[in-house]
Amino acid sequence: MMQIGQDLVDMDLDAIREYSALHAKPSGLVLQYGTAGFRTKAEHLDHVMFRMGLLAVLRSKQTKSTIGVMVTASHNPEEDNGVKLVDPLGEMLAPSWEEHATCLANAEEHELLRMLMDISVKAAVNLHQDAFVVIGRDTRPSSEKLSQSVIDGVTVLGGQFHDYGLLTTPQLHYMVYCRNTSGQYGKATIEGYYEKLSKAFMELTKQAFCSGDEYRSLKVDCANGIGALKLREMEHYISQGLSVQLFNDGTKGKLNHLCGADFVKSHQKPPQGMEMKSNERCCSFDGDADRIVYYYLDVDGHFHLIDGDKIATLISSFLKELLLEIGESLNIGVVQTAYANGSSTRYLEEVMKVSVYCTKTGVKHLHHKAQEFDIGVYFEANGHGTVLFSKAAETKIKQLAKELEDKKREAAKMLENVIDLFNQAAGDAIADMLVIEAILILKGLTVQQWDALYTDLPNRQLKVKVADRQVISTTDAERQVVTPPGLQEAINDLVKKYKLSRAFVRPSGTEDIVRVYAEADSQENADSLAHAVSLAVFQLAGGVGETPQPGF
Ligand code: NG1
Ligand code: ZN
Repeated sequence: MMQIGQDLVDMDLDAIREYSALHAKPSGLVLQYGTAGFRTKAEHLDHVMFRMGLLAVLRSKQTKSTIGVMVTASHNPEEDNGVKLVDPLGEMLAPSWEEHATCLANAEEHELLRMLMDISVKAAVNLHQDAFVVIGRDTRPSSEKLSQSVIDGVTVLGGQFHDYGLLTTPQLHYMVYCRNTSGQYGKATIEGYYEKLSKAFMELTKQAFCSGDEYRSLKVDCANGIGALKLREMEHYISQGLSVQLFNDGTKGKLNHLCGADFVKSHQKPPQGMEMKSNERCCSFDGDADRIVYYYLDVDGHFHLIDGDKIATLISSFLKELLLEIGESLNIGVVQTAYANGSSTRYLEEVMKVSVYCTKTGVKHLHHKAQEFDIGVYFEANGHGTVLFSKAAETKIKQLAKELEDKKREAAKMLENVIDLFNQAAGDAIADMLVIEAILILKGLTVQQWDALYTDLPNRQLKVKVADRQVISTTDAERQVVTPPGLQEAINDLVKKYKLSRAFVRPSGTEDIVRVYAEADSQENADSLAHAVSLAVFQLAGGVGETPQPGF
């Protein structure tokens, strides 16, 4: 205790106090390190950024590794912002440090030094260790200034840093991973990222039989975000295999406004600003390019959404075929959340015969579960996901790619390229896009054929405002409500009134609302069930403002 106290004294307490005052916390403001870090209106975040700079230094000292700090609020409105820390292997911050982050962000000015000391003691941080932090940010107008505040926090605690400037979230994860594996995984530069992914993509697709133009061109809605800048930079690396046409590239529209993966998924309609002809393959990224959904218009002009569930299905069936070809029985598990469409779960289990698991919302939960398999495929329905290969599976596949012959060897090499495309990041829209495009080319599948694997049950997602969303607690991977009393019974009674129906509610981890999800045999019924459940939430969980109205 004394020793740590002494170390803090060495750290120039006056400077910390002085800098902190320049990034003062509005008193009384309380924020949580949620499923995606801190997220709120940009004007409330300056002190949080400074303090996350401080925390990143402590985490870096403790792990003796490079730590990442990403400034973004992903799919949320342009006025919002957020910050999250990236752990040494490109993973999400460890849970005990999420708690430290919350404590540090909420400490009043006069408590800050004490809190830094507490965290250092609790986490046994050696304050004499060097610290290195890498920083990335999205294209929000507020991001540049906020990332400067992160840098202030890093430098005042004596940490060194590299500011990558504009990056997608998965690119920052990549940089962190590369730096902590001494470049073995790839070069920790933006060119290194493009080279690594494009090489794997070009190798994967070079065997492709179908080379018609319809397979080689893709329209991409970039949500007016960072994805546009980065895809444009990457374009020429992949142009021999795929030509991308960018929309909502940020030159006109507002970030995530009426466009982007979240808009398309939740409104179940095309983004604005995209010219779609029937049967053309289109996709949308979200604001920091870690989510992707596909879609197309059929000849009657009907919109078809291909969400994360169908992406997981396409990828896992491809992987299963390759494993069959090489004759290895590595186990594949698919991990979903309660938002997965009921049809997808049925198809995966009954037709594809793969094991499917359900976890709580938030990629960290899916990621954790996926680590239990040789090959863990995980996607949230909203299009955030990836494939994890265990170290043992990776070694085995790489060995087989050398030993096997002919077709078997080709299959093993393809798996090797898939491993290279899915970097360690918890979901990367660019990597997902390249894998999906490669599979479609290799299998000669049109977007309609992919869509026709199974038919989604009509569904609806709604939000309800309540005074305190924490009054709702859940169990069974969020599919059942525990409190407030009576709510689950009410939902059960409503669900019984419809065919092929299912509904659940949970407090959002990123917004101050309760989310309602319902599916049923028709869109009308899904809408009606979602509305009825919203009313039950409003009445039994302390709804505020206007009573939920039917219609959207
Ligand atoms: P919340 O707000 O907890 O529902 C949303 C998404 C998550 C995840 C996080 C992080 C839905 C229903 N929820 O979480 O899947 O992506 O944001 O960005 O899509
Ligand atoms: Zn995102």
